[in-house]
Amino acid sequence: MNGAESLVHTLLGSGVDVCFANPGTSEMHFVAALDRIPGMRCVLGLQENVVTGAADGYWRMARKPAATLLHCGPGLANGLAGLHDARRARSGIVNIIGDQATYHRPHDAPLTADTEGWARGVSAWVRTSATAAEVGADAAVAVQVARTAPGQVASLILPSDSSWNEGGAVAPALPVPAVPQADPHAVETAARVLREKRNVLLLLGGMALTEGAQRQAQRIAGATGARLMCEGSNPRIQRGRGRLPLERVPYVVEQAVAALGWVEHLILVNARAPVGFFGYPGKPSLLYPPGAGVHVLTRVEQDAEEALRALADALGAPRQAPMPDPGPRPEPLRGPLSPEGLARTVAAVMPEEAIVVDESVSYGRGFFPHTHAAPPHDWLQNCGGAIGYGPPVAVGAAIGAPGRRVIALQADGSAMYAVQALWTQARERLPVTTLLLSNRKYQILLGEYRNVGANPGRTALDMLDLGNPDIGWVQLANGMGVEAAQASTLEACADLMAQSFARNGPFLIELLI
Ligand SMILES: Cc1ncc(C[n+]2csc(CCOP(=O)(O)OP(=O)(O)O)c2C)c(N)n1
Repeated sequence: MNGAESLVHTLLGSGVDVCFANPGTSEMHFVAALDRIPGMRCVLGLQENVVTGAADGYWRMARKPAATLLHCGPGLANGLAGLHDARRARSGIVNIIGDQATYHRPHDAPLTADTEGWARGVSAWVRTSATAAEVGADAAVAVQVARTAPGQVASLILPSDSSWNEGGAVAPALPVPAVPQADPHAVETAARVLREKRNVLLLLGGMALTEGAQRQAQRIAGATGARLMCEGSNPRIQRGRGRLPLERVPYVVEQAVAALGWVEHLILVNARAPVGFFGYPGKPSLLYPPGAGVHVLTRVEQDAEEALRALADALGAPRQAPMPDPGPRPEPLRGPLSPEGLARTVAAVMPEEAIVVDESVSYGRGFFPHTHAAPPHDWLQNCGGAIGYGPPVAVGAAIGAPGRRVIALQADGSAMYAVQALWTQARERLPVTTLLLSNRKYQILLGEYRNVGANPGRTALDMLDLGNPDIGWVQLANGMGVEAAQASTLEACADLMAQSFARNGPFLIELLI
């Protein structure tokens, strides 16, 4: 058995059975092993951010890691933005990065690069397997690291001779470390704050946004009057009927400061104390009042649902608290496109258990209040701010949760960073409906430009404009095998969405907003 074969067997034995891939010469023995050994679903991405972003989306829905296959340092470097976003979303991923043969590296051939160095910035764990005999054991550790709460990026670098040499040994799956429980003192402190103090906010993030954790948080809110919110960007929120109508910390600094101005005590549940995306001249970095008490109930890797249950019990809260009634489901609307109208239309037509991949950027800032009364669904956000996360995460989410419709709310500028993901959606026949928000500009940056105190002139406006030439989204999608149509009214959008849900594959609706 060669090193590559031991790698495939070890990954499969450790429960990794999806590989998002963009291979090159140094990975050919791994490719050959995947060819010989059945069991791995291999999904080709035509740029590495498609590969890494798909692995991110897969983890968020499947809650287990996929492998990526990346070609040498430059292939990894192409996928770094996706890995950055995945790290911020705390997704577990096993990167397999091919590299020069160990004896060839000193010759400094063209693709030789600081592969380990590039991997380190986005990875919790980096290792180069120096011999074929080590590959299996290293792969088992990589999977263990990826599965360690809350989910981590592990990068295994595979010199091509470690792949092709005989002497590979399959390693058994390593145990997944138990999710750490909250410190009992943290539970006691939070209970004391909730009993004795006023104006308390429980800020929920990460795994505190599952339906089960929300039920426990609602017990606490019901018993104490504390308010509940979620972070500004969240990897996955279970939303819709039967879940909490959570509002997120606003993106705009002034709005966030106003929304949190009342807070005297902040209790963090798998969340971080909110800070602005950026610093701006004369504006605060912290979005909550600087004098507020900050208390950590659970760190990001700790068990949020159990901690919330223990806290609710400590407060003597009733076992069940009714979830708030979000009111009637919105009706489909007619007329011109607007952010509120689009949000209500999506809520009106989405199927049960849809997965919303939200990269709506400026247009979608107000989508939340209008979608609370939708059927139960999951909502995925960009947690790292590197745009172009949407189309790849939609690929991974669809593969990670088979049978569920993905609705991608996708701003046009961001889509262009990873547009190749549409081709993978077509090739894999993934049920992804993309609502392409075609405003033909970098709208958010026009606001940011004013935020730093400047008025855009011709040069600045040209750098924020996507027209001239306009991007032909229908042709672009068709050219990659994705059916597509334009809509400029809410009723046309609703009709096309309904049609797309009946199809066995992707569909793109260009919305002329
Ligand atoms: C990788 C990366 N490159 C550049 C940026 C800077 N950036 C932030 S938003 C944005 C434009 C977004 O435009 P679009 O997706 O069309 O959304 P809109 O602003 O029009 O709502 C850019 C270029 C970024 N965040 N990440």
